[in-house]
Amino acid sequence: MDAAAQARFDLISDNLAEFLNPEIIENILIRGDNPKIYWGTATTGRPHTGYFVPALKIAQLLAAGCDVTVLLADIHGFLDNLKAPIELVENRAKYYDKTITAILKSVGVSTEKLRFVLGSSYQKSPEYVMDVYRLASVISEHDAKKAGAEVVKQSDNAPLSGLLYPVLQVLDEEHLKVDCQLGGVDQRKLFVAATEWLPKLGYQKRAHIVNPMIAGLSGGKMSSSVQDSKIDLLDSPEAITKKIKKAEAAPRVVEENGIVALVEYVLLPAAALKGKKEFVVERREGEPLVYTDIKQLKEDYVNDILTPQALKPAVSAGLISLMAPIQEAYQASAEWQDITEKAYPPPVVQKKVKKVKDKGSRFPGNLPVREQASK
Ligand code: TYR
Repeated sequence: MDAAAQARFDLISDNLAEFLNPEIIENILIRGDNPKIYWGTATTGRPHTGYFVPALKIAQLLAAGCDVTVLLADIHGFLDNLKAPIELVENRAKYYDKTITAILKSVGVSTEKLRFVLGSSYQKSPEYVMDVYRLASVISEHDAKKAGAEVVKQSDNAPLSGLLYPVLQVLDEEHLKVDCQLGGVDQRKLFVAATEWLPKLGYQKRAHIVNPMIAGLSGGKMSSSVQDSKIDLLDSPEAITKKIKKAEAAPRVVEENGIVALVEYVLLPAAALKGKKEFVVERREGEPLVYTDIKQLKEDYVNDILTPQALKPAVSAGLISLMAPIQEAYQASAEWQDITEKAYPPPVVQKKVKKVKDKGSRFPGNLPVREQASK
């Protein structure tokens, strides 16, 4: 590889947890071509600050001259245990479109260079559906279950759609005509399955780039379904400050520390993209602490030179300024606000109805009334 190709490869591989089959990308770069890479997201719960990690990677991929596709996987949204109910999925996809565009812009990605694709726009074509049948006939139930184990919700008597989920995700690589897929470490089993399954249909195996995932604010993984574990991309500055203040961050411990992770995987890389890799922590006494790499910050944290009390306000301030353009875009768009209401309507509560003695009537007259929760 010449120096220019090497520089592109280094950008693609920067800050990854893992690179599967890098030779596929190396060969494309040696030929002087642009690798085609996609990142897919199932349109389920509301995107949170964890989405900065793929957003920052996408920024790097574009800087490395890759052709990048963002897949809004609407069908996957309901295949996974109806996480997106079918009647909401269209608005969820629109919500994701707005939010993902805004988060990418906030890290300086010019979204004109990206291709956005809606899963249902091609996953219902005869060719695609026939491939689903073909793949489903050569993959065992056991292997499909294993491939989705860390992504698809597991339960007793789970819906059949959960087994289709990995089949479709693997086929997406072929039908989106890409060389590589990007995803978090939770996708790893699916990625390995893709390299094994596609050749069974005579298709080529792809490369996979695996992002680290940031720890949640309450320990464990950052998850859309655990309120206190995450910061919503539309949380107000006050809410951000409150959540960071409340977050678990044991002094001297950097492992599984969601606050340190935000600096490592979001704030420092975002600063680097903007041209100055630097993170500043003001202190009540003494000079501010200035970090240009995470190693130094972790060392100070372990030695309690950098305390959680000093770190937290700096992280809040960093996130608030990074997320300000997202907030502004939201406030300025009546359309986006309307989509939000439709995509995530307030929960419907079952109103208690006095039990009327059943006189054997089959009329639905005494069924509980579904009522909109008062706001
Ligand atoms: N599995 C991804 C997630 O957990 C979503 C996805 C769906 C990615 C389809 C790629 C794909 O082709 O969000």
